[in-house]
Amino acid sequence: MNLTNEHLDRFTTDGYVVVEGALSDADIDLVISDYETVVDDLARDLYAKNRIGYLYEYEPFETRLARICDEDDTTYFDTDDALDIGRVRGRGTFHFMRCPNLLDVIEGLIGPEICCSPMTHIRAKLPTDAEAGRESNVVFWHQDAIFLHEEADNVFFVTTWIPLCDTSEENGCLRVMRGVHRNRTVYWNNEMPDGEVVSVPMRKGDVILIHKLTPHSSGPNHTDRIRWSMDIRYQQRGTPTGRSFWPAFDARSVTNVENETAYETWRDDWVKALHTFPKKVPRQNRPTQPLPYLGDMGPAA
Ligand SMILES: O=C(O)CCC(=O)C(=O)O
Ligand SMILES: [Fe+2]
Repeated sequence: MNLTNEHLDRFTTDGYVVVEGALSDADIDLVISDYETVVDDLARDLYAKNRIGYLYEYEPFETRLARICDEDDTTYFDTDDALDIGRVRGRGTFHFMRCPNLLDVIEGLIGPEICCSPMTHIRAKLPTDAEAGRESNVVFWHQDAIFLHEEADNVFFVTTWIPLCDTSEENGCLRVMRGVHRNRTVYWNNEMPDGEVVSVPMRKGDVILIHKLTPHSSGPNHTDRIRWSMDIRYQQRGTPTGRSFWPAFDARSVTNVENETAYETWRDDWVKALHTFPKKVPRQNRPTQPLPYLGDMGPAA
């Protein structure tokens, strides 16, 4: 789906826009089948180690990992690393991140030369159990601009946040602050100005595009199902990602299709990179106070 002028206007004015029904079930199934395998492997491993009493084979994707975690608390707290895109390196997940339905949307903001940043996650927001002190992927207010190394400070990128199931306030959908990107300020201390908070329930198939200066957050999951989602960041090919220690990949190039990264290259790059840098390399001299943003605003200029 291509972005309409209405979508672009919303993005420019509000700092985010929801593109409804942009993705097909077949697109999203590329990711889900990879992660069904990951969860199945995990279940078999934990079962073999007597850490769980059942494989939960007949549980659907939206509940299986939650039932496993109910039995094994350690797994509850270890899921983020186990699911990490660079660690799993699924072929379907790679093809999802470059699927035409998604890139056609991205092209409206980035142009036709598109790089996919290594700042990419899949999140299993597990059911919260406040009594047991278990809370998963509750995300406090922040702008994505603060997570990168200095070389990318002025680069425009867009965060795409994609639910793999329907989301609502009850299961911890995304919340955004409307229009705050127009302050052109990076709130390095995570102290946000007053702004209109909008809760954004979404359906599977929808995509939300978020400006790098738009504050967003999400609350606990009060259901017994997992709120599965992905967040993927895109920028113009050739611009620094601010995470040079981990591999980006070229997702679309109309000037020369041979520029596009092959799955095997991306996979092998991650193996090598994680060998050298198993953890994120922290930024040197990270600012601690709000600073004016002097970089590229993208279409929101
Ligand atoms: O998934 C969430 O709840 C928040 C994710 C987030 O901060 C992001 O996608 O940048
Ligand atoms: Fe974020």
